[in-house]
Amino acid sequence: MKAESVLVLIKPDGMQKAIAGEVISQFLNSDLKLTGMKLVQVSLKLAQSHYGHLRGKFFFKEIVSYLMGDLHGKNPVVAMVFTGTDAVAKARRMAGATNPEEADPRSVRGKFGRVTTKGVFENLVHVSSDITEARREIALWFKKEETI
Ligand code: IDP
Ligand code: MG
Repeated sequence: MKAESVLVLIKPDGMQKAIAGEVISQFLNSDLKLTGMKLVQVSLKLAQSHYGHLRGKFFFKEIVSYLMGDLHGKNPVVAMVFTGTDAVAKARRMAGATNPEEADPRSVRGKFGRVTTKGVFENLVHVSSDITEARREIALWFKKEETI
């Protein structure tokens, strides 16, 4: 099967909890290859474009603020690209289910995530949902020369 690429973000709650190292290790410890990596202080424009397809959802404003670090000490995001066979499915499995309470306990979200009393899913990572989204997101976050 042909190799594909996926965007993985460590969101500001992951940075605030100082667990970026563990998260990166978990992803590196798979057969996927790291092909892009940088630290980003997320702007309103980038956050809104990233979540553009969720514009109609009741939690849209919240996730835009979340990605900008407004809920977590204005921390930045670590943006990464991983490449390999079935990269999207493998990376989503390592991340775990969207709701950390439902995530596999060994996944990143299962290990480190929580649902706050206000109902925010603090789930630490973003992983592209499918290959079409992955292509769109990688082009949004990375210039061509920033990935290998
Ligand atoms: P995903 O990150 O697992 O792909 P999406 O459905 O793409 O999940 O949602 C994007 C983000 O929006 C989630 O990671 C989470 O932070 C937030 N989110 C999704 N569904 C809910 C919800 O029902 N309540 C609160 N936040 C949600
Ligand atoms: Mg998604």
